[in-house]
Formats: sequence, structure tokens, C-alpha cells
Amino acid sequence: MDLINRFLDWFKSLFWTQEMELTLVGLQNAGKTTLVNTISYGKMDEDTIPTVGFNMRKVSKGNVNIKLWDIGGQPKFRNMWERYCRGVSAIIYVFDASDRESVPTAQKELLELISKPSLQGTPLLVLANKNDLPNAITSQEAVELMNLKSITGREVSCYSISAKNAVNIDKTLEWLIKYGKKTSGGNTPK
Ligand SMILES: Nc1nc2c(ncn2[C@@H]2O[C@H](COP(=O)(O)OP(=O)(O)OP(=O)(O)O)[C@@H](O)[C@H]2O)c(=O)[nH]1
Ligand SMILES: [Mg+2]
Repeated sequence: MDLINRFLDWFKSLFWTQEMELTLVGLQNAGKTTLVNTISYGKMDEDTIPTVGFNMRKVSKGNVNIKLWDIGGQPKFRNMWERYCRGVSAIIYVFDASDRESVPTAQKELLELISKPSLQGTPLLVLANKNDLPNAITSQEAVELMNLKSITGREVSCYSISAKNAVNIDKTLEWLIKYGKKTSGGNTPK
């Protein structure tokens, strides 16, 4: 009986396992690496250091295997963003919602990235991070300030999160699993 159940579980897993490949981009200090840590381990106070180049992390959430590409946000790494976003299930664009001065640059870099023909149609999730800090930009404000209504031809959403305090991470993962389904990537060479 046990063997039959185990066989059934294995059989089910063949159909239910979803492979997802996601890329996190955004300016330096936005909180991308912190978000990757929170998605992987839940809330924890782990200090991050600025990402040099990129990091790759694999995590499993239920029946979803996720490959996360975490790219450095400093100006010298931004020309790598497009390459790492090609063929992924969804692009996660993180910005520091508490740093209003950096928003115009964040907006410019986002629009430049998604205007690339190779990234046409790829679902985009914009995350207004650090909502635990005072005066942080709300998701409604972010839609205006990041000019998200001008983005067409793809699924776009914006959530207000705190990567540090693990706020709205469930919502973020639900969105990614829903819209990152039609994966065209998988084994796209980077
Ligand atoms: N208050 C607060 N601080 C955060 C949050 N997320 C990240 N931070 C802090 O912001 C700083 C930068 O975080 P990182 O995750 O390293 O930022 P990054 O986007 O990976 O930066 P690069 O790798 O340089 O592109 C760290 O000091 C984090 O602790 C948050 O939700 N709230
Ligand atoms: Mg980083």
C-alpha cells in the first residue's frame, strides 16, 4: 500500500512539477539579494554585500523549482541585465521605495531594459521594496512614478514589499507562479 502511495506521489509530481527561471534586476541597494535570501530561507537578518556580477540560487516551493538569477545593480553591471533576462519566465524589477531620489534612475533603467526586442512579452513584476521604512512609496504611487501604465504587451504588476521583514512575499510568489507558467526559458544559455 505504502509503495503504491509512493508511486502515486511520484507519478503526480511528474505532472505537477513546474520549472521556473526568474531574473532579479534593479539599481544597487534595491534589496535584490535580500529578497533572494528571504525567498530561500524566510525572514532572517543576514547581511548582504553588493553583488559583483551575478549569483544564481535554486529554490523549491512545493512543486515549483525556481532558478533565481540575481544580478548586480551597479552601473557597470547593468549592461548584463538584458542577457540574464532573456528567455526567463518572468523579470522581477526591485527598487528602493524609501529612496525617492533614486526613482527616476530606476524608472529610466527599467524602461530601457524592457524596450529590448528580446524581452518582448516577458511578464514583469515590479517590487517597491523597503516598505518598512518611513515615507516609502506605495504600490499605487509606484505605478505613476515608474510610469508602469506605459508598459504594454506583457503582464505587469506592482507590489509593495519588505524583503527584510518578509512582507508580501507570499503574494509575490503567487504572482510569479501564476504568470511565470508559460516558461519559454529553462535552459537558455546565458
Ligand atoms: N529597511 C530595509 N532594508 C532593506 C530591505 N531590503 C534590503 N534592505 C537593505 O538594503 C541594503 C542593500 O540590500 P541588497 O539586497 O544587498 O541590495 P541589492 O539590490 O542586491 O544590491 P546590489 O547587489 O548592489 O545590486 C542592505 O543593507 C539590506 O539590508 C527592506 O525591505 N527593508
Ligand atoms: Mg545584490
